[in-house]
Amino acid sequence: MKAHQSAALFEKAQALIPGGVNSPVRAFKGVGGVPRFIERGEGACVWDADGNRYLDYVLSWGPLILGHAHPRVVKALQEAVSRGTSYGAPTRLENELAELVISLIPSIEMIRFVNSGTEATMSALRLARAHTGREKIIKFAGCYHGHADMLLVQAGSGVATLGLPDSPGVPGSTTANTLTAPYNDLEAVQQLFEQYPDSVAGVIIEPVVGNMGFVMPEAGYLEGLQNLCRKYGALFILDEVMTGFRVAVGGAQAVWKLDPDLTCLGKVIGGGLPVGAYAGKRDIMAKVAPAGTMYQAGTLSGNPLAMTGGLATLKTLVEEGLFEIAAARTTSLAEGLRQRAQAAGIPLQVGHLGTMFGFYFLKQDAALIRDYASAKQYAHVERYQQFFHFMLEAGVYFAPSQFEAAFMSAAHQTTDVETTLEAAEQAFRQINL
Ligand code: KE4
Repeated sequence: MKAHQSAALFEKAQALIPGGVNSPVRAFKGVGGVPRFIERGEGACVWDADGNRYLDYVLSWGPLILGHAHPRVVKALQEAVSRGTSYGAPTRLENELAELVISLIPSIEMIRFVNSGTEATMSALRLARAHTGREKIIKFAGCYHGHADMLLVQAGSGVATLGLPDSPGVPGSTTANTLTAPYNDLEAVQQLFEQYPDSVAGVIIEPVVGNMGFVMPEAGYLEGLQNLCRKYGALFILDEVMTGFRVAVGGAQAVWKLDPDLTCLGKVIGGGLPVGAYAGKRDIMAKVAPAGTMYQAGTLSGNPLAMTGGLATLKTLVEEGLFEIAAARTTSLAEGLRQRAQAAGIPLQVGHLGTMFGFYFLKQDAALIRDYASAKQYAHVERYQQFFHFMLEAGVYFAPSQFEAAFMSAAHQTTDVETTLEAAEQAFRQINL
């Protein structure tokens, strides 16, 4: 495929914008080559500046569960934008989206909308500290919760992709209260609580990890974490920015029947417009200004376009029963990849839940990847890179990093899954690294 236009645009972008991108993982450093500059999306596909069409399994990193430019979403946004773009005042739309999210996630009694997942998690942790009067937080190696200073400790996603040490510019003073433990290791969390029995304000986790690649929680792990939080008086905070409305309509907490104190959301609830949210129990949320004294604010928080994008997306998803269709397509694709890799003798670890999936190319004699250390030790990154480019040439766009997840939309048809699997079968045969 030609990539001349993308190459020229990337050349120009690098003189204007650090790394030529507005978010690091987009720069293809995890896979090499020229990042494709996308001109438009429709349904399951995107088209780049050279006119190449790709089946899209990035879907803006999760938000586009209906696919690109769904007619109901486009129409709702066209109507909304004709009434103006932002008022800096409350609107009925915020009430409507709040009611809809609360109706779909039983643990949530109140919600505050912000503009990104980063804002959601940093605000949730400030709230946990305000509510408990404690200062320490526990996060997990390889989990990514956005780029707030206190969370850029052993983070996943782009930090993992670029192999960055914890980011420069983050003073030790801001991470001194951030404790980390390996994912899927309950004993390690027990030990942290025994070491700091009265100091932990909250434990924040990706219930299914999408930022070190795709890693599932082991049996009993999430329930065990919730119990430890209850025992030691720390808030149990689920970062469902990625898993919300993705692994199940009610999020991972619906799958494992969890009752978190706070939940962070993003991505799908904006339908491609900038939205995040932190939400949870009424007595905790009531501490947020102006009801309470914990301060958090935002010029464009709850803006009418983002609310409209989220409402149209979630309503369409639920009313048209599209989640189940996309989940079935996800299973077909993920299991098809597993079978074809096995047939080609390529060690591949595949995981999927709902409309989210992922796969690791494994080094020889690799053990199961179940946390960040094993992901870094056993993932065969060079094979992922080779596979990525074979598939890109075949018109299939996966995440430009082994340490990310993949996403399905309701717009992907069975024929698209078959096309993807045929391309993957060819790619598996050509892998020689
Ligand atoms: P944003 O600030 O990027 O909206 O959300 C941060 C965030 C928080 N929590 C989880 C579980 C997340 O996955 C994210 C962001 N996800 C990445 C994809 N791995 C966004 C892609 C990017 O950084 O460009």
